[in-house]
Amino acid sequence: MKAHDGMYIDGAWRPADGRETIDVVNPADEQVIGKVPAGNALDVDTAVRAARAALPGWAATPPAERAARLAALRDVLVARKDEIAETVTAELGSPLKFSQAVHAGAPIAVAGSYAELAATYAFEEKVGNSVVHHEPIGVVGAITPWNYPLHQIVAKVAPALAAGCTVVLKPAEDTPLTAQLFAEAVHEAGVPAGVFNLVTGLGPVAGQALAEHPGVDLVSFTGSTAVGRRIGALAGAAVKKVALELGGKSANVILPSADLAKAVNVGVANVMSNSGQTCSAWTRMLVHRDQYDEAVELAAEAAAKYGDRIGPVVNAKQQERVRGYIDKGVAEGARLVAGGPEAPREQGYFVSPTVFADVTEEMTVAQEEIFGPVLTVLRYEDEDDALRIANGTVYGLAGAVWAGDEAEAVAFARRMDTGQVDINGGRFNPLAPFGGYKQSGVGRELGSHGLAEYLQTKSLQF
Ligand code: TXE
Repeated sequence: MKAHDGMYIDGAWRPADGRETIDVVNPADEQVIGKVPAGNALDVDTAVRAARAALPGWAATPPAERAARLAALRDVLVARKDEIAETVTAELGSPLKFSQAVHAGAPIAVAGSYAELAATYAFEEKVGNSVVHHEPIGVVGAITPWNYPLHQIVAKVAPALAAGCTVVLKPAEDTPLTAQLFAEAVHEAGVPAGVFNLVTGLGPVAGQALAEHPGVDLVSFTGSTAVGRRIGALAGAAVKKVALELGGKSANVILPSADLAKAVNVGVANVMSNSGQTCSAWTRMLVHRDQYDEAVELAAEAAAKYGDRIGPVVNAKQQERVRGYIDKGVAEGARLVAGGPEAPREQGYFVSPTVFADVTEEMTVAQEEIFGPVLTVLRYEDEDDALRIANGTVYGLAGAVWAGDEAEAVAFARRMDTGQVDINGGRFNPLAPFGGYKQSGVGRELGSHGLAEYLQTKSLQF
């Protein structure tokens, strides 16, 4: 794998001030596939200065020209799709087909949607005797996780650039090669120097320096709740805007009128895909007590079929963490019907697709985000009970409802405390807002709502 030994700052690859490096490891075979520099506070400062210097020019660039750069970026992502998929597979471990379809495919859709939105968004609107200008908020510090290495980056950088903001990105230390490839793509797309800058490095060093930097006007973070709280506190103290996309523990509610086999099979696939490392994954399947045994059997069968089809989890720490949760589930009395804590292979950070039955809502595996291929199946008595369980966690990121007819599913979805609900399966829509209720986060990504996060308003009164 090709790795740059510098930072992409002000339109060029420059040597890092930080002397340390980060090894990039392929989680499928534990081999080191590259090294990237671990940036320090000085590297972050250099990048923020470049972004500040580029801000007036980019903010004043007509939206149509910003749109043209985003369209060019989309085209580069299309042209380099195979390379992107191979890079994600090498550093995240996901099967190549999945990397092509999702890890490379979704960012293309998102970049394309922002090329259109930049051109069509109403950056000025008339309200009575006023004209409201929607202006870029300024320099954005973007801190992204490893689970969807490119999507997480594009979901922040594309709307920020569409809005007229400039960006410093600190990607996850596990997946920096995809981030470097993205920087190359931005360069190729002709985005002016300083508008996008990349600093690779460790969270507590480079990430922290970016979150604390007074030259950053908005921090957009996706990752763990613990770090999100910290970044929220820093932003509060500095009175600056923050966007947080944190974890989830989403409910997949199967109402008695639904096609049970379909709902269970799609539900299992949803949790196992990307080895369970999806913040919106439907990790709690809620089934009526009369259908419970059948659903558990179907889920166990479906999970067993996944055996070799899922990749590893991202690193040894996550593997330990996920296996720790499986042990805890067993200790708290849940019944394993597929998988278990034993590593299925000697090499690589693999976890068996795991299904727990007889899970009750207060169990740790039903409350905390596991971030691995682990499904819990819970029993409900009636619709009100299902709703109480569905809403009974600190999270509210996503969810699903299955019913015989859509209206019944929609009626249930209205009562769910969550930011997104898939009705009878659902389909990814890059224009629909994505983000959390409750402790799943603050703010929205994607579509025009995602663009609005990077804007501030000025009213001119006449
Ligand atoms: O996340 P971290 P980790 C959840 C998931 C997972 C757990 C731990 O449950 O098991 O978090 O994952 C940067 N200041 N999610 O440890 O540490 C870090 O470098 C500033 C859910 O990998 O939060 C990386 O770029 N930045 C999730 C990013 O934060 C800091 C996706 C995320 O890493 C920092 C990932 C600091 N002090 C994990 N410390 C989702 N919502 O999709 C770390 N970082």
